[in-house]
Amino acid sequence: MTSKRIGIVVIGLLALATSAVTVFKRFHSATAEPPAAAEPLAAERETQAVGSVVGYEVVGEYPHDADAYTQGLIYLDGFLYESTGITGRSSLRKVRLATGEVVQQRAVNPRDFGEGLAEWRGRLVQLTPRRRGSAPIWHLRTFFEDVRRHFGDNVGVTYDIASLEPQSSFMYPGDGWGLTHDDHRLIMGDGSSKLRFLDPETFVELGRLEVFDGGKPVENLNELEFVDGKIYANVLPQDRIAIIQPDTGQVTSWIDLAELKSRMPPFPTDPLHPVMNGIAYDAAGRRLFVTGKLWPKVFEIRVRLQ
Ligand SMILES: [Ca+2]
Repeated sequence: MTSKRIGIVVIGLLALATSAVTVFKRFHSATAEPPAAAEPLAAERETQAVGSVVGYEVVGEYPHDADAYTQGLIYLDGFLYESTGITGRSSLRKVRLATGEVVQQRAVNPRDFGEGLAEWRGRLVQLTPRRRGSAPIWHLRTFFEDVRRHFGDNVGVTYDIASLEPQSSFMYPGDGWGLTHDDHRLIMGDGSSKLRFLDPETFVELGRLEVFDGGKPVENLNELEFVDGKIYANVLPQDRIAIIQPDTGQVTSWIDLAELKSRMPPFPTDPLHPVMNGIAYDAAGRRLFVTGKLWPKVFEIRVRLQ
């Protein structure tokens, strides 16, 4: 065997060892008991209560960049702040609501995938997991970082909200999808039925909440928004928003928004698959905005809660 082949075998064995360690760590993390205080009570889960479907009306339509693969959306002072995904074209952007004009934009690390977005005391917090490692094995540092990020901890970035300048980064175990906050915690999803509560300053996990309806877990929780004491969640790939009681995880209501598609041109056949994802709340004006990945419109809706 040539020395070059021996080198490749050694590198391959190192890669396998790294993968095994990270898989073990992730398995161990996934099977570890979450903090007991955040678990919903079993008695409540056994009620089998089913969230009712509530009505809504469309009260406004605004333009939206149909190339924006929306993964995070919030509203502040006349602007939407948006996190868009897809490895190599992810971004953080400030968008004028009325016109859809992108007034500021910052590219995400081209190896990362823009996901959930929240604002906390003048900073934007964006989840930027790595979904697809493509570094060749001879680019050792990047290759091993891809492996570690794919199987282990992921990264988020904080930005100054005025300049969109990155300020710091933070780590979290596993994947990161939606992000929002209540009065004192960040609330983060990872595509499962579980939401995590994080300290917004240290990003330390404070607890978890399982979301369920009819006694069954609701999986694929996606973009999030905290609205008047409830957690609103897109559920991939549905056209419905779950309204979640934050202390129990029970889905109290569903908003079925399938009709919104009839208000837009037919979607092109696209492997990226346009789908509803994006909820933003103007708390001062009590306005609720929704959009989707690659949707050409943002809709303002008024929900008729019972
Ligand atoms: Ca949101």
